[in-house]
Amino acid sequence: MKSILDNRPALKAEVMKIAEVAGYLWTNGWAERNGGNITVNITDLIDDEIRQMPAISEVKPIGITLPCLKGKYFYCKGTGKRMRDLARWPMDNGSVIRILDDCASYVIIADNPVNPTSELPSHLTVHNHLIEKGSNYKATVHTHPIELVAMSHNREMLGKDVLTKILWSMIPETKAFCPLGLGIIPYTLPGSNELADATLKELDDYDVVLWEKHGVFAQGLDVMDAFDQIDVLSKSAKIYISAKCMGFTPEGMSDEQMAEMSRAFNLPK
Ligand code: 2HA
Ligand code: ZN
Repeated sequence: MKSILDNRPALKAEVMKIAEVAGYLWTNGWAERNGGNITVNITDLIDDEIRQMPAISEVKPIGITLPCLKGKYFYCKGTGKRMRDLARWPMDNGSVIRILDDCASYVIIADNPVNPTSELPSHLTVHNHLIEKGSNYKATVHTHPIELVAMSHNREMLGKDVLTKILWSMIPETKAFCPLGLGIIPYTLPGSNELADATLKELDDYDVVLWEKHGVFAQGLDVMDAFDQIDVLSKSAKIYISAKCMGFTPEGMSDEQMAEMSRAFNLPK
């Protein structure tokens, strides 16, 4: 079967990266059933021939107007699709969409008319904001990392930057590779506008935010960058929990050791 990825090595490599990350989400146990979402702005990889490609769906309303997304292209996971299936067949479990000139609707253009995730409006709202800010971030990822979600069931850990400090102090790399830390969003109904608004606001200060008792939402240069940041935070969470399972609270790096890291790596906080 013909695919939009045929003879387009750069676009194919980007979609294969999405498939690779989808596999990691599944094997990590972070993506049960159809859990999680990935949306990637692929506009830079779109050629004139793709711009001429006809729609393979009717025009669909986004539900909001997003002025910075006019004529942009996204790869989106399909609604109800499984990450473990997307890992093997990305173009059967996701699709490429074009945002129309009204900035409020889209069409699917390839490969199959797979309807995008129900979380599309919130993911696109983040992408719209990133473009508005002049950011070169292209990817958003939502997933359900076990240890981080478990920690979000502890009221004390939900204070501003409480978890950031614990996680950073478990292993020096965490602060180096997730230098903005972990934002916190109090429990809000999945898929609600309140959750989308709170996420958008918190992503001005953090690249990864924790949705209380649900999961994380991350943004990054590409899908691998977004995944890596979740992965290093999750690694620290595992170390914390391992120490707790051995019967002690881990000491953590000292404030001075953390400050030394920030100086050595030129980190913002
Ligand atoms: O799309 O995880 O929270 C599946 C989800 C929504
Ligand atoms: Zn979720």
